[in-house]
Amino acid sequence: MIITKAEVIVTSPDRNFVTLKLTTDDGLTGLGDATVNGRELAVVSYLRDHVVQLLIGRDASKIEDTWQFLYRSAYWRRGPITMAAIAAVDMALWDIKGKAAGMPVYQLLGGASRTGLMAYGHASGKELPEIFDSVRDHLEQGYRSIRVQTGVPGLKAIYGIASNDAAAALGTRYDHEPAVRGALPQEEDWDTRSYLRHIPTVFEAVRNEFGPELPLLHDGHHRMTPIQAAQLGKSLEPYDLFWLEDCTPAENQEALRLVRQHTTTPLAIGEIFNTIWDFKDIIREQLIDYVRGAVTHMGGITALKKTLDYAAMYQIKSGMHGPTDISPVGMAAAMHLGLAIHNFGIQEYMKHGAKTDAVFEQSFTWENGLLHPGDKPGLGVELNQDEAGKYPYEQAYLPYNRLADGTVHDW
Ligand code: EZ4
Ligand code: CO
Repeated sequence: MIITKAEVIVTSPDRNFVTLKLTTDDGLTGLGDATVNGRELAVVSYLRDHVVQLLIGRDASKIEDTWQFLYRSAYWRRGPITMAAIAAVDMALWDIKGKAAGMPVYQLLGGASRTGLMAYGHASGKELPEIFDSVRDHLEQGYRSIRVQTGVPGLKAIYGIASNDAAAALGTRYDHEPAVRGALPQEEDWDTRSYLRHIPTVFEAVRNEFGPELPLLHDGHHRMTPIQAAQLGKSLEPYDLFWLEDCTPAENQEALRLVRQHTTTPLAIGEIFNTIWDFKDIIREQLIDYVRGAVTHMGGITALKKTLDYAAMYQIKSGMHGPTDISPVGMAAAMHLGLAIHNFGIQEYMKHGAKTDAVFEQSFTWENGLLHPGDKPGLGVELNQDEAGKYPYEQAYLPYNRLADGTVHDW
């Protein structure tokens, strides 16, 4: 199992994806996702210019050793670009090992701990009738847990709302793809006081409409100060959220102590974290309830599994990031890991578009609100390179926020 070929493939079916494809001398191939939304080509360069040549001639069976070699020999550790590149290699090696063993990756990780993965989808709307329709639509699609994002009176465009005017003008559904194609990022507006006043009224209405059973989630998307986050957690307590996500920017991990002192609303954090070190203190101090790290951004299956095993000691569960900017390869890796670990919590799942599904041939199933990665050897995803070749890279950026006085704010 010697690696003889390492290709970095960029394709933009519904959005940009970066995929690493490794081939061994005995003809096995493995895929890894290295997509970092809005900064894709930086990872392409990291892989093509600095990593690919290190892989040729290596033994593909050595997953842990390759991980440690890429992490330690770089000297400059951590960071989203480095860790996405390492993640892609790691995923591709697990894919190859599964194919060599004739087993799906979840079997190599210890076997299934459950029949399937509870997944949540993204409902949103500017106003209540639209939000209710979106929740109903998600229930019809089979989702049994739902994230709710709402417009805020006075704000034109905010994160997570499908009917965002700027995206609609470009013919894109914003909840499916917040990154907008073009030379410059879109500007959105933000006002925390309006948001904090409005949001409990929306959750009260959604609870009244859909009853007490439905698990509801909400994403604060890093926009609050610690005391504002504490206020929000407290004001949402009557509506029994499954979690409140990214309530603060969380680079300042101590901020979460303050939030925790004030609210029993469960907290989920970490979609932009990239190593176990970003989670270490907040896990040990039990400041969060769910680890949001993605396989793609946390250095692969090897590294995220260690983080989740550590979290398990504190009854903290997984809540892996799963928006459309995680490629089908990254989603498959998340599903295999989620199926195998004991402390699985929930999986974020947004459906990819038809073009993406044609580029990435997948074998996962979605039945009765549960995801399953399927039983093909490896990760269960193959790249159709003819389809991929139809969609060259297109510049795209995530939006950013400004306050009414022009100050840049967390998006
Ligand atoms: O904004 O993946 O919980 N999900 C999210 C995502 C992120 C995008 C950024 O690329 O916060 O929608
Ligand atoms: Co999020």
